[in-house]
Amino acid sequence: MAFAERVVAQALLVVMAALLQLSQAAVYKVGDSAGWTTIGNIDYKQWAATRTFQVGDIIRFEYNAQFHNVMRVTHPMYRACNASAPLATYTTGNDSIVITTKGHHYFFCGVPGHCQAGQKVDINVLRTAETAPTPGPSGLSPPSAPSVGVPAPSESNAISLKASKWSFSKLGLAMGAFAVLLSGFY
Ligand SMILES: [Cu+2]
Repeated sequence: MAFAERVVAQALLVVMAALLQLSQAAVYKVGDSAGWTTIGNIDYKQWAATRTFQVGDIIRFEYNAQFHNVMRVTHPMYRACNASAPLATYTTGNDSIVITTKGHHYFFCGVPGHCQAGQKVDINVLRTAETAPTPGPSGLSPPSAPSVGVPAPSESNAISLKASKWSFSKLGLAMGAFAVLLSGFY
């Protein structure tokens, strides 16, 4: 019984985490696997254009801090690649910046020449965008204490799900796994 309860609790946690992420915030790694760099002529404009940013989202810049940095700047500074008076400067090589307001958020690398080479990105949170609606809890009735003697679902399911890095696309997977787990008890 303790084992079964643990599995259910894990599944619940997994679903809750997915729902929480869906309704609250997403993490966007700038440049995806390429990160924040001048190598490969990453089109950060295109990268940003294919995403819908919302207030609360986290923008992560990953880069080699020996060669790059991140500066938040005004629009004129952004357009001119003017690094003389940034609003904020980040230099850890793994900077997570929470977007707290709507509108444009301009970033570039302050190392001479890098902004001009295209290492700049405009994170635009549309002013008309509303936060994503939280999906209804239909089909997710809270499980009561499972009865003894019911075959327990395999633990590997729960563990592999728990270890996964969550994204929107995996929400469905979580729901499915949860349904499978529940069906084992009822
Ligand atoms: Cu740079």
